Amino acid sequence: MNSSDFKTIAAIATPAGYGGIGVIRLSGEQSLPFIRRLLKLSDDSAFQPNQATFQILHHPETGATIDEVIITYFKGPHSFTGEDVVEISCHGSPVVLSAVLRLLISFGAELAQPGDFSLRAFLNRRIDLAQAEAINDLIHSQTSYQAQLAARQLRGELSKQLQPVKNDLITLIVHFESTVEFVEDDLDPLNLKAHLSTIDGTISRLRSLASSYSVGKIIRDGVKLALIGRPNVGKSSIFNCLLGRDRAIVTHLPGTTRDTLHETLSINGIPVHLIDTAGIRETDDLVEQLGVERTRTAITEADLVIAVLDAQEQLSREELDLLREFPVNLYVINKCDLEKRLAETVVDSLSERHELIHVSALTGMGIDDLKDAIARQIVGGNRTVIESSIITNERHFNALEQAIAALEAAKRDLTAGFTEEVALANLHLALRSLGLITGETLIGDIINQIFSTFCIGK
Ligand SMILES: Nc1nc2c(ncn2[C@@H]2O[C@H](COP(=O)(O)OP(=O)(O)O)[C@@H](O)[C@H]2O)c(=O)[nH]1
Ligand SMILES: [Mg+2]
Repeated sequence: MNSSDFKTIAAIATPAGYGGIGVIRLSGEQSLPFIRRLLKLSDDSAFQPNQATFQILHHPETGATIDEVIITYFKGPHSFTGEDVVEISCHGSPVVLSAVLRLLISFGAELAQPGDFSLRAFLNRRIDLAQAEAINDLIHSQTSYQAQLAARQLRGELSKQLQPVKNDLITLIVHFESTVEFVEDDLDPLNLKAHLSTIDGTISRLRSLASSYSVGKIIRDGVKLALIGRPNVGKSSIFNCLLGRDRAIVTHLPGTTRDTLHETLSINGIPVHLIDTAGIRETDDLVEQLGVERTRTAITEADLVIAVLDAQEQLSREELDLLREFPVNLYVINKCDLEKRLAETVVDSLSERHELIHVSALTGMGIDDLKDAIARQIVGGNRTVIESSIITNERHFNALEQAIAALEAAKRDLTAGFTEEVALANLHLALRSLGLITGETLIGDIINQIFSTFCIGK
């Protein structure tokens, strides 16, 4: 499909509601002609590419003023979509915006569907598929870290990283294809060892990229963290401290939190879905019993469990055993501003197997250490993983896995003594799988490359 086959689309690009500015975006050949019908202009000379101009929109029939606006014109193909794009910055009134949009539609513009502008940018090869997805990720990012990763991907980082792997595969495919097609022509015999090592190299690069998904998934979706412990140890106080506001009710009465509370915060840029639970204890109170049941559910659903202990209280063996029933990742000793009565032997036995943090939810002491400890639990303290390229998208991960599996199969076939022809199918599959990530069809590329390595007249 050619870009001129597309109808001109229009949409309100800013969120619903009132605001200082509201933007309407148009893309397609008719962008300027449509907008001109709202202006008392006889030609397009007022519009220079990449420049903003002040204009007054008028109703085409009544001549009534609609709004004073700024119009920015991006001439195709040097625009986001690759087509002529016009952005009209109106005052951010839903009434004005929908009136302008309705007029544009009445002129023949089509109401853009979600993602239509990015789709055109992709179809017109202004961006690849991974970049298009990054735009969406950037817009929907909930932490600064997610935004940072998406912005990097938007700049084509993933595509750039995949390119050398693809090139190696293409070279190999070209070589194998020529070996298959022209066996009788005395081409260099297949150097099996070298080819196997090329395949190994690509597998290990793809593996390291795919392995980043375990962290990438966490950065994208976050982790569920449950705070558990006996009543009154200060779970809700810690919950509030981590959130930085008084969300949960805190009282001196045991059993105050009866239901589980959920809030999301960002720790080192990772979304942490925090769950405050009802204290775990035997109780006759029905509501509290139900709360304890919910606590047990929260624990099974949580990725991380933090058990809170009260520094001021002794911990009986039974209580210790009860805590040990749960898959605790981190122990927190709270109320460290008070005199410590918790036996050292208990503390020692817990810290033998788990990280243990001392805090005071009252004074805020140790809360930053707790956040660091949570971050360490989440990414295993591996900053280097975070700094290198990270796969956050399941589709990319699946495509990588598929490519790795195909390469492994190719390797097996070659090692087992099968012909290049057999291995080729899997090499093609691997390349196609990687092409899925960037959304390209590489068939044309491969054909060009194959012939470019032949002599003229061959
Ligand atoms: N001195 C002191 N008191 C605390 C601390 N954290 C919580 N508390 C008090 O302990 C009581 C129970 O706290 P709460 O957060 O409701 O405990 P929960 O039942 O585990 O959720 C309240 O009176 C809090 O003010 C702390 O670090 N130091
Ligand atoms: Mg509570």
